[in-house]
Amino acid sequence: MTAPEVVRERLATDLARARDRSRALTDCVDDGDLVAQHSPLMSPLVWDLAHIGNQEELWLVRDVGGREAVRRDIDELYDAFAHPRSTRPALPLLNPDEARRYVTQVRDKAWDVLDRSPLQGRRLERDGFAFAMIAQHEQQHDETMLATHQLRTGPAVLDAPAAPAARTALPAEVIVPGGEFEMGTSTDPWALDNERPSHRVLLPAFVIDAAPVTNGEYLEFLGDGGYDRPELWSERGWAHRRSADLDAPQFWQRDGSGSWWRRVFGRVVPLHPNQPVVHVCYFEAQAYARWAGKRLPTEAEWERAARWDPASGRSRRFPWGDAEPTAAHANLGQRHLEPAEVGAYPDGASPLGVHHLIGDVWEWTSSDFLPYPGFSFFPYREYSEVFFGGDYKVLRGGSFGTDPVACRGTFRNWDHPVRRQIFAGFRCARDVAPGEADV
Ligand code: AVJ
Ligand code: FE
Repeated sequence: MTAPEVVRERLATDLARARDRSRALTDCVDDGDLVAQHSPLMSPLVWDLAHIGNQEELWLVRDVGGREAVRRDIDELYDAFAHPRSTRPALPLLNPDEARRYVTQVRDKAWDVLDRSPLQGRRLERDGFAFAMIAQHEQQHDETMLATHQLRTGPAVLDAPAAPAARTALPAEVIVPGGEFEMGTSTDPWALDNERPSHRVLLPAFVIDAAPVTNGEYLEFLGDGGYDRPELWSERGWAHRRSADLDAPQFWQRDGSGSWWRRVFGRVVPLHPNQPVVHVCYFEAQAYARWAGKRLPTEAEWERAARWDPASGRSRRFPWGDAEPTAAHANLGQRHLEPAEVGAYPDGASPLGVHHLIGDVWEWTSSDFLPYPGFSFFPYREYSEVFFGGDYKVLRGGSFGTDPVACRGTFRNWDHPVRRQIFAGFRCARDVAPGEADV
C-alpha cells in the first residue's frame, strides 16, 4: 500500500508530463497542419488534442469530481466510436485555439479534483486509478500523434538526440524453460482491465530471439526474395502483400546506387543496420519468421520471457525487476525518435538474457486480442471489451514513443494485422529442438 500523498505526487507528475508532451506535439506545427488529415488512418492532431481533454472531462471532472460539464455539447464530436478517423476532419471541431483553451480548462478542474480525492474507497478512485487511466490515455494518444507526425510530409519539426549505440554483444536466441507462470495481474493498481486478472499459464519450453529483428536482418529477407515468395506468407498475408503492393517496410526508400534510406519524422537518413526494424505489419513479421525457420511468439511466451524470474518463480513488472524504468533500462518516452541499436540496454535485460523487451518497438505476437479468464470490463466496455475477438493481433513491450506510465510487462496493445504506421517491429521464437531444453 502506497500512502495517498505519495500516489498524489506521482499522479501529478504523470499528468503534467503527458500534458507537456501533448503541447509539444501540437505547438510545433501551424494551425493548417493541426486541422489537416495527414493520412486517412489518422485523426487531425487537433481532434486528438480535444479528445484527450474530453476523456479527462468525462472521467475526472464529471465522474470522479461530480462537477458541472465544461462543454457537454462536444461529447459526441470526440466520441471515437461515433466518427471513424477518416471522417474527423470534416466535423465541426474546436479550432486549435479553442481546443487548447478547452484542455486547459478541463485540466484546471482536474487538478482540483485530484487535490480533493481521497484516492481510496470507491474503486474508480482507489490508488488513483481514474487519474492514472487518464494519464495513460493521454500518453497513448500522444504516441498516436507521434505516428501522425511520422506520416506527415514536409520539413522536420521534431528533434531528439540519437538513440544509444550497442554496449554489449547479444546471443541470437535464449532458451526459456517450460513451466507454469503468472500471466496478467490482479495487484498492479494502474493496470487496465485487459491486463486482469492474473492467471496461471503452463507453457512448454521455447526459444526466443534475444532482441528484435534488425534492419540488417530484415534486409537479408528482402534480398532473398522475401516479398516475392508466396510460400513464406500466410494466405491472407500474401493477398495483402499483393493488394497493398508491399515491397519493403513503410518509409523505406532506395537510392540509385541501391542503398536503403528511411524517412524518419521528415528527415531521410541511412538505414541503420543494427536498429530494430520498425513500421512492418503483422503479415511481414510472419513472413520473415517463416523465412528464418521460426515463428512469432505467442503473447504468453512474450510475457513469460519478460516477467518470469527463474530465481523466485515470480512474475515481475519488468524484465529487470519491479523498479520503474529509467533511461538505463529502456528506450521509452520519446527521448529518442528511433529505436536503439540492439545491445544498447544491458540493464534492461531479463534474468535469462532477453533484451529490448520494453521500449524501442512494439512487438507483434501471434495471439489474437482476447480476454483473460475471469475478465470483467472496468470502467467502460469501449476500452477493451468491444475489441475482443475482432481482427486484432496483440503487440507487447512499447516503443520509443511509449511513455513509461503506459508500459509494463503486462501491458497489452492491439491493432489490425495490416497496420504499420504504428511503431511496430517483432522478434521471432521457435519450439525447442529435441534435447535442446535439457541442458
Ligand atoms: C490500446 C492503443 C489500441 O489508441 O485505439 C485510446 C488506446 N483507447 N483511446 C487506441 C485508446 C481509447 C487504443 N490502443
Ligand atoms: Fe481515446
